[in-house]
Amino acid sequence: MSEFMNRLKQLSENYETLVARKNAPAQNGNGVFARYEHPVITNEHTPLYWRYDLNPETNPHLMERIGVNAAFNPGAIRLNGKYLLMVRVEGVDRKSFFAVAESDKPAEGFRFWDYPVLLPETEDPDINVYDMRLVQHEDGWIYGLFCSERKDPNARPGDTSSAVAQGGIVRTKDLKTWERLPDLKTPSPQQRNVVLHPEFVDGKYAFYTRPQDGFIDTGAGGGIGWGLSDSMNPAVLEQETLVDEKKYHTIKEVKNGQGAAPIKTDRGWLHIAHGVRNTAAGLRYVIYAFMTDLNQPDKVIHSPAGHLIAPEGIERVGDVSNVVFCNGVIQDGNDVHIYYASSDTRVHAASTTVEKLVDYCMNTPEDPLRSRACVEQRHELIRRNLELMESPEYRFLKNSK
Ligand code: M1P
Repeated sequence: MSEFMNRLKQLSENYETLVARKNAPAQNGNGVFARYEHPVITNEHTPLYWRYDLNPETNPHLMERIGVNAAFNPGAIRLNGKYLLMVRVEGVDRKSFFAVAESDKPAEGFRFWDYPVLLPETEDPDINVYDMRLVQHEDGWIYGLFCSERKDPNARPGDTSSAVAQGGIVRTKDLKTWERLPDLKTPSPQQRNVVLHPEFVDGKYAFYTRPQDGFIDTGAGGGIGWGLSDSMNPAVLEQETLVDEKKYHTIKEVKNGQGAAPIKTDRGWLHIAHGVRNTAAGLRYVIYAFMTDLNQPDKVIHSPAGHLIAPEGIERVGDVSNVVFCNGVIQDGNDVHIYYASSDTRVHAASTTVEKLVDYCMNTPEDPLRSRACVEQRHELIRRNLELMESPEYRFLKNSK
């Protein structure tokens, strides 16, 4: 066998081993959710035929021709019994695009469809697209809400970084044929993390937004916003109100954003979101949860303090370190699969149930916003536990004192 074919065989075996790798939920979690042991998708899960020219005549050294740098921030949906992730794939050229990865199981065996999505453009073509939220709306369409980024037309000469982010919208029935709709119009200069509520509210389409003044800095904006539109074509929010605001000295001090579409439960809408704070090492992104009223999805009713998921182990390192970010959640009966990416590099899964998340949201104390008040909260827990530990059934815990 030629050297070319030997190398191709080896690459292909490595690829198959990676894709076929079993992935079990790790033990000894915190009881709220279980992280799966391995990432569910990495850049190496993208097919070899996306990256290599497989023709020995045009690529005798079997070199990667169009590399993939990262695979992260996936939207997620369960369709026709399959788990489908709309992955943000980033080429080595820094441009992101969308590609569907499919599996019969929630956290292993994901294979990309043959071709990435050729996303239709508007008259003002997107320079970069990312972070699609897939929302099965009650109007019968599956909507894809994503960030569309273009160079800032008002950037001063020589400024080749400033960009403008807006809420791009596409719709489909099968994730294969896409119709592009006009970008969301809002009173805010920029938008990211736009998510569609899955049901009509007062007969209108309802949006979670993230108003922001600048591309990175949310300025006076920030917080998860909310607005209603008569139509999706075009979608226009005349007014934006705040659902969950950013707050001083919390995990969402700098900014926050809605993750996937909320899950409907009999106790309210369950939301997964991300919060960002600043540190000496740069921004730190964590995932948090909250619940809103069933009849008023923009009214927060339970807001557990702190993060649900924070970066851990290898999750802490990547192109943008110290980040976990979620824009895809699948509800599977009572099971909930949270797909999150770490450090803008790879995709992980964590599993829990609707019941556990509702319990977590309703029974985790809210952030009292002061150290002294936090200690009082903890004292109360300790006092109740120490009382319990006096009883005979708890005697085995004495050793842990
Ligand atoms: O780099 C971390 C994240 O930064 C952005 O999130 P936000 O809009 O809240 O700042 C997004 O670009 C996201 O894709 C990225 O993971």
